[in-house]
Amino acid sequence: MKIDIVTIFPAMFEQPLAAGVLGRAIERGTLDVKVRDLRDFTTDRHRVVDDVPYGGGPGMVLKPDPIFRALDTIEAERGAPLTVVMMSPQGRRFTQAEAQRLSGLAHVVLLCGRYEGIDERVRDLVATEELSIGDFVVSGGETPALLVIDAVSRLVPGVVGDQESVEQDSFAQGILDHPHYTRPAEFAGRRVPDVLLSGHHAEVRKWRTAEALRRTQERRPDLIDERRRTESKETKQ
Ligand code: 9D3
Repeated sequence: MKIDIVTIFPAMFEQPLAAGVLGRAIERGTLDVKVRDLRDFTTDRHRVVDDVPYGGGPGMVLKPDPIFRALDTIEAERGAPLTVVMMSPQGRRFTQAEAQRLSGLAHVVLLCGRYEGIDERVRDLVATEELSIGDFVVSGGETPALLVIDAVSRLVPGVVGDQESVEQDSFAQGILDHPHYTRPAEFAGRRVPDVLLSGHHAEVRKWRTAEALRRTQERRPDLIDERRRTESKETKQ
């Protein structure tokens, strides 16, 4: 999978993309990620990427022309990208289902906004979709883009070594994880549940499922409702 990121803060991507499973996947070439510095696509001496908003008001807006030039360069190097995602607080909410969908694409471009936002002509003319990571304010699209890349990449075959853990995640999608324990069997007066020490694999599985459901009901009853909705949709088909 090819991913291009357009940003005014390319340094924000260096360490996150070098670490862990993502770093290894990029090294191996399973993922081909290129970070593009928006300032490299300016034509003026001061490499200006922003300007004042028409109509007045506080803050600055990212100018359209450097973004258009960045996309022209990406297209020339990689071929026309079919998916250009604008990271924005106005976007549709990014979910595991969205991650699944994006992981099936060969090439995705992520545009990271800063300041008050991006000129609307970018949304109109080049963005094919707009994604938000949730209902809270962060300073720009960079951390949201990293999060999208992380969630999407782990679903690309060969990125995560242990395919079983990815499949468990997607199987368990919509339900919280069960508790985990490691040695010692007693710590600070708290014992590991006996069933986990018993060696009865069927009993362990039953306990984990029951604990996962109990925790989900207690902490995220909305997920149980959502599961019921999607289950009834499946049986209707
Ligand atoms: C302080 C500016 N705000 C005035 C009403 C609007 C605003 C503009 C730009 C708020 C945040 C941002 C920067 N955020 C993003 O670009 C962003 C984001 C987010 O803030 N939350 C969740 N997902 C995303 S994706 C991109």
